[in-house]
Amino acid sequence: MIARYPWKFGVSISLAVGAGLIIWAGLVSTPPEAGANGAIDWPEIELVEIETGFDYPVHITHAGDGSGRIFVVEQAGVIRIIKNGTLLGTPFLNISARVNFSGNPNDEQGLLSVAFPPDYASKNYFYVYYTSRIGADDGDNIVARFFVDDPVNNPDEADPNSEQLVLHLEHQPNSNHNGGQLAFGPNDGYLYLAPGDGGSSNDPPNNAQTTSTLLGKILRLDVETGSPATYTIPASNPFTQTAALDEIWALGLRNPWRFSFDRQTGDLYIGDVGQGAREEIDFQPASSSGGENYGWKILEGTICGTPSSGCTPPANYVPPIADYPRSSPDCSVTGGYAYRGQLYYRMQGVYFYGDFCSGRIRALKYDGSAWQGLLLLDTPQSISTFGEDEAGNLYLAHRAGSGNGAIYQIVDTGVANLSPSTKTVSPTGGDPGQTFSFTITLINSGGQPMTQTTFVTDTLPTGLAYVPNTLTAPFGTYDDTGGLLTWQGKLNPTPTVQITFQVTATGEITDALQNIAEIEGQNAGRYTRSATVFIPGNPIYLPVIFK
Ligand SMILES: [Ca+2]
Ligand SMILES: [Ca+2]
Repeated sequence: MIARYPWKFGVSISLAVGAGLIIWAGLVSTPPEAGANGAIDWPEIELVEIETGFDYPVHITHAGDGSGRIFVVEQAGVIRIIKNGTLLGTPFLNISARVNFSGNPNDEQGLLSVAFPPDYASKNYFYVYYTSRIGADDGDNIVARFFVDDPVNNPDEADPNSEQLVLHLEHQPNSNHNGGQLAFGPNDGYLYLAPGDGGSSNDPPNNAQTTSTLLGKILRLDVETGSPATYTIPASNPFTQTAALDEIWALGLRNPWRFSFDRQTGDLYIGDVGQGAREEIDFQPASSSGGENYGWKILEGTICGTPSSGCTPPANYVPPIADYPRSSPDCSVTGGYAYRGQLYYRMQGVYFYGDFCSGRIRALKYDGSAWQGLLLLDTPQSISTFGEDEAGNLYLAHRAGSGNGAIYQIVDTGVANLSPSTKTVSPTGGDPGQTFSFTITLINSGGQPMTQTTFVTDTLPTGLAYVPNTLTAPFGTYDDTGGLLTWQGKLNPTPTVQITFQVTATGEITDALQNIAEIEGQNAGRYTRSATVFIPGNPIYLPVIFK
């Protein structure tokens, strides 16, 4: 049959039909596509073009070496560098002579990702994942290590002849479902990769559920301890004591084209491309000890796969945290990242992901009791990947050839807004003489930076006396003389600031004492925030003054 889309990661050769809903208590938890968003203040995102001129960009990352460089992988076998805002003319790496990429827009093969090990700055080697074009290996998946020969004088060029083979995965005869993501776990330093199920349609060999093959899995390898030529098995891998292959970390995946770790928590998000019915996001908390089974091909997303109805979930099954129908214009999920950058308050902790065919960008966030989801933006881009720079800024790639590929940054365009700002006090009560600590937290929840000055004026009530020299703030200017406590500064680029000070209860007035701060920023609103302490009166030793 003719594919409905010219190109798709994990494109189905035939469409699955008759998938039946599974209903069993306590297992399926799918957030709504939109609506029912709890109290989450979602960002209002837009894309800002960063760089163009790429040929089939499929991966974006950084080296974690303090250089600020952004590395962009082009599918034909080239890694390019954006350095100080400029796309360098000479590639970082060009191994197109050994990479199988036809140039056909449908091709899922190629150089698919690069990963830099922890402490790359002192190592100067890195890892790539590609499909080989060499002889009998043609079509096989390769994980290899490459070196930068002269990191002092020429850190922007690696040696294409420095290859060390780490892992060779047989992947024939099918060209689709190569997976392709490499990433180091932020907490354990191990290399994770996710080979696809071996391709064709509906996983004919049942690879994803077969633990004697590495296909259709997430693998966890130790490629750094003791500088092994290839890799060793982490002792804590889940299947070292069973017949299952020791490399396996998790199973039941179809084409986990893009997965990522939350750099702050270590949680793992997996975008697993569906067959014909559901596109899904799987989640693994940082506390996981591995062994999860994500269901394919018994399940596709939250519904039955094979068999198409009445399926029984496998042992250790974990349903997706989100799935959506593979129906036009959606057709292929591109897993993304949980944002941990410093610029956009409302993007904090939000997991962004996309669909290659529709260009839609969706978001997920855990609200404390359930995953909430929202369709954030419909774009014309062919979203092949998301990626982070060192600062945690979030990008995506528009996959196109002939130099028309482009990198965009995701930004929150919401207007500056100080309304989430808070004021607290600790403790909330005490006798005369007690010292209290007040904290004013200024928060700009809008994406637009506050380049104008924000002003805070805090007026202490009678009965509370400022403790000299206790007013602190990480930036801005403040004044604690003249009876008022004032702060002024720009919430840009950091959208939050904490201002603290201490007071003591004089006993001059007892009862509830309210301390009010006025907060004002241009075009961001004017607010008062107060915190109250309670000072019980003491009729024996202190006079009570009634007003
Ligand atoms: Ca084993
Ligand atoms: Ca699944």
